[in-house]
Amino acid sequence: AQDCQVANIQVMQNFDRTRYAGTWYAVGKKDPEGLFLLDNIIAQFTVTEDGKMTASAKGRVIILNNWEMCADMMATFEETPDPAKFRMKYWGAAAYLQTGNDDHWVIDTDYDNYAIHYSCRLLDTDGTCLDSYSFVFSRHPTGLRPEDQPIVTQKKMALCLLGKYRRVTHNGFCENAGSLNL
Ligand code: DAO
Repeated sequence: AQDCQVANIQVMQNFDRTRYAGTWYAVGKKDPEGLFLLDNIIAQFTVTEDGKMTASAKGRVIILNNWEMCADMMATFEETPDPAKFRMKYWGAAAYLQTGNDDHWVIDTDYDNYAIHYSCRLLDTDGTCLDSYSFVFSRHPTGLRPEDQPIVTQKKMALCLLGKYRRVTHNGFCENAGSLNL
């Protein structure tokens, strides 16, 4: 779907949340308006005993006029008729962090190396997206394997977001320093 219609975006076929579970490092991100998570973004997906998908995520944020911190976020996923399309309810461990309810679509993944996520927050009247964000995830903190890069580029194109991503750095900001992570 290169007509940029959100309704025509192809998502992962037969999405398997169990294989998707575990740690994913964001290595690329297309930001929404009023971006929140800056870098050092690590998401941990879990399938609970009743089969529901949940996630926790950390990332560096800047809140309240230049206060830099590590955000501790939680999310639950509501299913839809398409197994790769979820509604994600999210909130922060601290009350002053962002809360929201976004689409959460898994566009493509091989489960072991890469995943591409997409969320359209605001649909334009012509069916294209006015405000979206998207994560490129890797199982490896060092980034994508060279052989996965062409697939990811092709998916960025299919999302009409080629050239709109930035690299997400990982320097351990949210990993140690336990008491400094609010
Ligand atoms: O960073 O600007 C942004 C948008 C992302 C908001 C959602 C953050 C919390 C949810 C994490 C779940 C796993 C992706």
